[in-house]
Amino acid sequence: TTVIPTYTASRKRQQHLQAFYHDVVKGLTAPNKYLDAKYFYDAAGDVLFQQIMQCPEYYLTGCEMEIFTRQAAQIAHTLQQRAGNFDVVELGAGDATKSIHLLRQLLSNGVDYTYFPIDISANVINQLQINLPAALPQLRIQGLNGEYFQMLQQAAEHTSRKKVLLFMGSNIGNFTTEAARGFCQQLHQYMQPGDLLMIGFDLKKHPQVILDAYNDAAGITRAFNLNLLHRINHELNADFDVQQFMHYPTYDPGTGTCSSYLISLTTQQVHIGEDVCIDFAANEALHMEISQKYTLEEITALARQTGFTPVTHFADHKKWFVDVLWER
Ligand code: AVJ
Repeated sequence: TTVIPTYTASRKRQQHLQAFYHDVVKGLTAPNKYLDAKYFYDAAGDVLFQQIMQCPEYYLTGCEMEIFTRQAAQIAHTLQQRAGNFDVVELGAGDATKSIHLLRQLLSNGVDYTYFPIDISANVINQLQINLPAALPQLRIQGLNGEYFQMLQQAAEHTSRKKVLLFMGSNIGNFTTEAARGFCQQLHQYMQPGDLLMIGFDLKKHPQVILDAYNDAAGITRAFNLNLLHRINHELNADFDVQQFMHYPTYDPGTGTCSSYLISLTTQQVHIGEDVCIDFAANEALHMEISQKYTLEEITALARQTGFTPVTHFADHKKWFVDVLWER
C-alpha cells in the first residue's frame, strides 16, 4: 500500500512537468511572448505571494480582509438564508486567512458543512489541511489539489449538497474580461440551480494606487515575477539569466487592465531542455500576468451575461474591493 501513493505522486509530477513544458514552450514561441500566471505558485512563489500580501502597497488583501472580518456575520446570514444546507468550495484557497472568518462564523451558527479548498499548489493544500483544523477543531475539511474544474468535479462526487463557491482575492483578475466570461459560464455549467457563487473583484480606482500595488518598493513583486524564470530553469532545465530581465508593470485606466511584463535587457538566447532555443531581442517584452480591475456596473453585466443573478455585494469602507454574491 505504500507503493500506490508514491506512484500516484510521481505520475502527478510527470503530468505537471509535461503540461508546464508544453505551456512554457507555447508561450515563448508565440509572436508576443507570454507565460501563464498560474505557474507563479511553486513553493518559493507561494512564499513570495504571501510577502506581497504583506506589502503596504498591495491593498487588495487588507480590503478583502476588512470585508471578511467586519461583515462575516452578514455574509454568513445571507448564505444561510439563501442556501440553507450547503457545503463550501473555495477555488484558489491560498492560506484561507480571509475565508477562515466566514468558516468560523458558519461553525458558530451551527451550520453543518464540509469545506473543500481547491488549489493548484500541493504545498498550499498540505499546509491548509494542517493549519485549519488546528484553528477550527470542529471543521470538516477535504483539500483538493489540482486544476479548478477537475477538482470541482471531484467535490461534486464527494457530496450532493447545495454548494457555496468562493473565488476570492481578485483571482478572477488574472483572466482577460473575455476569459472571465468564459470562466463564469463554465462555473455556471458545473453548478446547480440555487447554488451560490461569491467572487472577489478589485475595483477601478486611482491609477497610481493600482500601479504601486504591482510595483512595491521592497521589490517583492519583481522577485515574484523573476521566480517563474527560476522555476523554469529548475524544473525544465532551462538557462534564463534572470539578471537580464527587468520587471515592468503597467496599468491602463481606460480598460482597467494591469499588465506585468519582464523586459529583456539585452539580445539573448534561452535554452529549454535539449531541444528548444528561444531568441530574445533587446527590449523585447515577455508578458507575465494581467490583473483586471472592474466597476460595479461591469461586474453586474458579467453576472447577467453568464447566466447568474446578482444577490448582493460586500465592500470595504474605501470601496476599493468587493465580494459579490451571485445565485445560479
Ligand atoms: C493572486 C491574481 C489576485 O493579480 O493581484 C499580486 C497576483 N501578482 N501581485 C493579483 C499578483 C502580482 C494577484 N492575484
